[in-house]
Amino acid sequence: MTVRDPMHFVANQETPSGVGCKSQSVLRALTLTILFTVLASAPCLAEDANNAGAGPVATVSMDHNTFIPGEITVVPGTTVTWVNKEAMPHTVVDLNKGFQSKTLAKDASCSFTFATAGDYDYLCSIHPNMKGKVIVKPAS
Ligand SMILES: [Cu+2]
Repeated sequence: MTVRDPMHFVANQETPSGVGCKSQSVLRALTLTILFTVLASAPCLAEDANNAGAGPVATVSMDHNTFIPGEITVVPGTTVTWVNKEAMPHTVVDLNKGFQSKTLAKDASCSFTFATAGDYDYLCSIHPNMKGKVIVKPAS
């Protein structure tokens, strides 16, 4: 069996006592990261700090290492909230650096309000094959 992504292996460990020294330290670091994330409950870091939109909202789930839906079209002013539905940690990182989340543990979320029309490609920095896209365009 091949472990394609070591992060999966570590994140799925239910019994830390069974792992070796190296894995244990990785697990400890991961646990600290998750704890910090939960305590911080961070919104997406954005160039525009005013993210408390009163406009339309949309939600993207993270589950099975996939953004669902992978592509979403919204009108300008929409606040998109990403919610991690699984134990695997994920992030949301705009390829053009417009927004970036911290590591999101299970049930953690982050939001970003899209004021400007355009295509926003993003990925999970932990799993770079995990990609998504927000298309922002005015209703016709
Ligand atoms: Cu991920």
